[in-house]
Amino acid sequence: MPFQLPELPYPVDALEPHMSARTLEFHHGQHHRSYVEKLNAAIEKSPLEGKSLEEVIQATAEDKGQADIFNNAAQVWNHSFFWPCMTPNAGSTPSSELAERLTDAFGSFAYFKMRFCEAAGGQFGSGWIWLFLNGDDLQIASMPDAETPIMHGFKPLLTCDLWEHAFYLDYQNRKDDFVSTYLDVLVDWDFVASRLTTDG
Ligand code: MN3
Repeated sequence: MPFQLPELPYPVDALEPHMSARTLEFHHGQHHRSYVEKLNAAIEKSPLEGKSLEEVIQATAEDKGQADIFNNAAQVWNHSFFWPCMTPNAGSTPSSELAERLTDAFGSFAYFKMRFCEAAGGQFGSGWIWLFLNGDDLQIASMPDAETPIMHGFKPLLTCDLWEHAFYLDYQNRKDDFVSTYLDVLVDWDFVASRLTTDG
């Protein structure tokens, strides 16, 4: 069974005006779809066919000869994780447990947001900004291109896509505005909190 493009967990216009339907039509319907199709084409009739997405990522992460497969597989994973990080229900806030964990790790929720925005702003070129668990430690890091925390054994809690295709139609070159708006009104903090207790 080839990999499938997952449905968006909300209507394509549900995140307006912070993320437009036009952005999601291109980002989900074109970019994400293209990663899925290229991955399926690349692994067809190869030893990787039939493996899980995570297995394909692990098998190709350190192999420059398979960079094309890795890039498409990791981009499929990252985008599939990115969509449920957002909710149309603006004004979601962290659960008390998540808020406590963020305060322990970063000083306060406000400091966490500041550090996340700083790290996103420091990512030169395409990539992703992540909040993840490294063991029991909550950490923030930006990663270039398709790099994903799961290849390092880290557990993602939250991400934001920093490739220009994620924000250029709505924010042009104002990446900082995109990331701060993302944190303030788009993030589904219930999803982030649920990651503290889910496996995988
Ligand atoms: Mn993208």
